[in-house]
Amino acid sequence: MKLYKDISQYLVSAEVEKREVEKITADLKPDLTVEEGYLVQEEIVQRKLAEGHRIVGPKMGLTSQAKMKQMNVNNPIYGYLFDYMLIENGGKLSLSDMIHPKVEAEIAFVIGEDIEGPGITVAQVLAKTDYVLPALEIIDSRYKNFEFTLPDVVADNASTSRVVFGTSLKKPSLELDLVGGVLSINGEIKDLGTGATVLGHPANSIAMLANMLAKKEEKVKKGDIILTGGITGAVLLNQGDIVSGKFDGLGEVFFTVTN
Ligand code: 0L1
Ligand code: MG
Repeated sequence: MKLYKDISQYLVSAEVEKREVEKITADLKPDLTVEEGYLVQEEIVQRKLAEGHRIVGPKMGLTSQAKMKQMNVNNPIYGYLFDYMLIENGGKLSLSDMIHPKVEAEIAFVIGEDIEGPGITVAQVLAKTDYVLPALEIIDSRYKNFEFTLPDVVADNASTSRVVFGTSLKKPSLELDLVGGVLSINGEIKDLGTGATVLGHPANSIAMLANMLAKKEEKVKKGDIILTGGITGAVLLNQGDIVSGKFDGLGEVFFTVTN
């Protein structure tokens, strides 16, 4: 529908031109629903695919009690990570490419077999996952001051912007909920958490994703690399920051923020 296309253009322009914009529900469409937010997101995905970008995998957001409480919601959301969003481990994030980026530490899953809902369980996800790896997700809401409603943030591809994946691949285990992670900037601990922060278990995040996608007759696909959600809060980035995520048994991932 033309309105959803126009809104997707509004958000993609904000991303490309690196400027913050008013949320959709402020003026453009005050009654935007979550379902319509996903229709806008789908337009963004199609636009990026048409431009030649490739999907790395879906990503889950609002997976912690803290973020759900802040947004006053009971369910997580998803968005899509594209190839142009990848930064190599130890690489640089240029602030001039961003609006107001924040970072959060996450556990990512490399999917070995298609996972088709509904009714997917943690055990099924673990059986169909090839590897898990540490990650730092950089979120960069296109909205002024990171202020939005649930439909707004869904439309904005769940604030997805960049990601740094670690280079050590580990087999998934049922104990991933007990894995601790520490997010540090310039050697100072900014936040920490465990896998259980993510919907009780990071594999549960993938199970919920598969079950949400099933409602649209879609599935989690073999080869997808999926961010399961923050095990820490999101921390604002500044020029010169050296950002590190260290995870029990999964290794370390880091990057530097340049101008
Ligand atoms: O990855 C995330 O949890 C982001 C979800 C969107 C909300 C936000 O921008 O904090
Ligand atoms: Mg995230």
